[in-house]
Order: sequence, then C-alpha cells, then structure tokens
Amino acid sequence: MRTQVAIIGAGPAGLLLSHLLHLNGIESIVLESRSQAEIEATIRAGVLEQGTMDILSNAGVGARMQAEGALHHGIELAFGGQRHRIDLTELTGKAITVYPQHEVIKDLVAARLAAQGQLLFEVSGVELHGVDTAAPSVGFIHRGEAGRIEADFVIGCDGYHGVTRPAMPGEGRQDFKRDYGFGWFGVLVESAPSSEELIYARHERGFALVSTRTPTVQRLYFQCDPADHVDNWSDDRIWAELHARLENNDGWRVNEGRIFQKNIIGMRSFVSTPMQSGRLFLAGDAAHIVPPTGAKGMNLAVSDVALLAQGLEQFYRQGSDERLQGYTTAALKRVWRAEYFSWWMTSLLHTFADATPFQREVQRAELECVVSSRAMATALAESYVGAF
Ligand code: RFL
Ligand code: PHB
Repeated sequence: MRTQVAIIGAGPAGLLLSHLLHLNGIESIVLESRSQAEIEATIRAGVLEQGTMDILSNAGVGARMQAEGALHHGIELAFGGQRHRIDLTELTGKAITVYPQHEVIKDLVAARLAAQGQLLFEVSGVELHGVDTAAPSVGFIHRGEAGRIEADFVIGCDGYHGVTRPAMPGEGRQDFKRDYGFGWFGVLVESAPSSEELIYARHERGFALVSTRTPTVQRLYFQCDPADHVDNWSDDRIWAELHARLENNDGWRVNEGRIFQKNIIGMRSFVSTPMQSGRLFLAGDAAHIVPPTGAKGMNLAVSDVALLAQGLEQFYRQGSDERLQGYTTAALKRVWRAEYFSWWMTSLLHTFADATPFQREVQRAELECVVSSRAMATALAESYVGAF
C-alpha cells in the first residue's frame, strides 16, 4: 500500500489529523490496534477548551458537540467545608465545554468513514522502518495477513503505551517524568448531575472531583492508591468516601445513583523530546502525558495535530518543510504550559503521603489565596480555558 501519511493510532490525535489532512487533499492511512466498538466506548476525557471546539467546528465535525455538549462558564473549588466559584467567563471571556471524548471519537470516525478514509482496526505487529530516510514504511498484520505501507511521513498518535516513541532514534532524546504516587478512582453514575459546574475538592482524606457526562450520567473521581483494585470498593464504600470528601456546610450533597463503571488510573507527568526525528513525528499522549486535574490531555492532542496538519500542508502545497522543522519547538511551548498548570492543580488539590504539617497548611493557604485574589483566580482561569 502507498499513502502520503501513515498514522499509527485512532485516538483523538490520529483521527483528527487524518481528517484535517483529508480536508487539505492529503492522503493518509490510520492503523489502530483496537476495534471500532472499543475505541468508541472507552471513557476518558470530558473537558474541551474553546480552541479545541473551534478546531473541531472549523473541520466540520462539531455539529453534535455544539448541540449536545454543555457549555460551562465556571468551576468550583471546595475546601474547608466551603465551595468557591471561579467565574471562567468573567475572568477570561471564555468558557469550556463538557463533551465526552468517546463522542468526539464517534464523530471523527463517522467523518473518516463517510469520506471513504482508510481506517484499519484490530491491527497488530506495527513496526516502523526507515524513518530517518525520505521513504519510511510501516509493517503490520491485519486480519491474519501481513501488510506494509510505503509513506512520505509516519505520525505516532498511539498514546503513552504505543510503539512509535520507542522507535525514535535514541541519540539526543530527553525524557522528563514525574510520578505522583497516587491515582484517581473514577465512577460513572446513573443520576442527574449534582452540580451544574465541575467541583474540584481538597479534603484531608484526599482529592475528589464532581463532573458530568450527560443530563442522566455523572462522572465522579476520588484520589486513591494506584495499586488499589476496583473490587476492593463496594458501592457503599465509594459513596461513603465521596460524601466524606465533598462534605460542606451549605447542605449540598452529591447525588447517588447506580454505579455502572469503575476504573483506576495512575497520575503522571511526562514529556519526551524532541517530538520528531527525520520523517517520524509524535503527537498527543505518545509524546506527553499530564495528570487529568487540569483537563488538558485531549486538548494538547488536538493542538499538536493542528500544528502538524499545517506543517504537512505547507510541505505538500509549497514544498517547504519550515513548519515541520519547527514542530517540536511550537508544540512544546503549549505542552510545557499545560504540564505546569496540570502539575500545579494536582499539587494544590491532592494529599501527598510525605507532606509535612507545614506543607499541608501552606497548601490550604494557597487555595485561600486563589479564591480570594482576583489575580490568582484569573491565572487559574486563563490556564483552565487554555488562553495561553
Ligand atoms: P489515545 O487516546 O491514547 O489514542 C491512542 C490510540 O492508539 C492506539 N494504539 C495503537 N494502534 C496501533 N498500533 C499500536 N501499537 C498501538 N498502540 C496504541 C490505541 O488503541 C488508541 O486508540 O491518545 P491521543 O489520541 O494522543 O489522545 C490523548 C487523550 O486520549 C488523553 O490525553 C485524554 O484522554 C486525557 N484526559 C483528558 N484530557 C482532556 O483534554 N480533558 C479531560 O477532561 C481529560 N480527562 C483524561 C481525562 C484522561 C483520563 N485517563 C483515563 C487517563 C480523564 C481521565 C480519567
Ligand atoms: C472528566 O469529566 O472526566 C474530567 C473533568 C475534569 C478533569 C478531568 C476529568 O479535570
């Protein structure tokens, strides 16, 4: 098989890149290891920045997101028994939209299939060859048969555990990493939202987050041991923990309902540089991870591929690789801002096993500053809506 751009991974990064290239008349083939049903059912992110919405809308895949997504003009920070609103729109003029990542995936898959895009699911054994030459290729197995794609470029959109980052030539690479030693226990609950806006709560027992999915489904999280197991958590134990961490003195309570999904995710920060080598480029989680506290992961995946699409367009239209050469520098500017913000939000709101009493008091004081100083609230709001 021959194509212009071989894309590994059909997450938000890979699918959107393939779609953006198609809009510019550039051919691509996407190889995905999971099935279509699986990628369309995996519950992950929920928060889209305005910039992400604009990119999806301008690419013609935003109709359902605009109709069904919920526009949020603020978030709440809860601590010491009180809830404090950060008015994102008043502070920044912008808002965020809660629209589940798997719905974005469905919209993008539908757009690719409608355009007869080449999207191969349940592919295994992906191997990259010649990425430092002008004629790279990708070997793979699909439906029991070995295949090979000859391409001009290979783009690694295969997430943190993918095969493209390890295929990057080792010389000159630098990885930056921080493990937090805790995870998030996430549940999906059949019930009306408890709150119109997201609530980020700091409590001595650990962080908790109240988010939403649809008018009948809530997404709730609480900080946990990443080595814990969902089977250790009965529904009663989960509700007791959530009520304890979200306790407050205005009588508000989280709505209970049937818990129909439980999962535990680890929390880490990670950046791998450079994001390119020869004809191989990395985008999204393949190149960087943020802890979910800042809600930035999918937004970064989208901004990476928007840059790559511009670079590839310039390459094919004008024969210039200037933008492609500048990809790592341009992408990392935004990535490090998001890394900083996600680390900061995580540090502000979680309990750390090794924190001294002094550090705990300073953390509480910092939260008080954020909710009482307009300057600090504005800094939080600007980063949260992605105004950087
Ligand atoms: P993905 O989504 O991981 O997609 C990678 C795809 O590549 C496939 N793959 C392979 N295919 C072929 N061959 C191989 N060898 C392959 N290896 C892997 C995988 O099957 C998969 O389909 O990466 P991408 O596209 O870079 O997108 C990144 C986002 O998914 C991620 O950053 C976000 O989900 C992070 N995130 C959030 N981001 C936000 O912007 N806002 C949020 O509110 C938000 N909340 C979250 C989150 C992530 C969470 N988890 C589960 C880590 C909440 C949570 C709980
Ligand atoms: C979510 O709804 O899954 C969500 C919302 C905000 C975050 C992380 C996850 O910061």
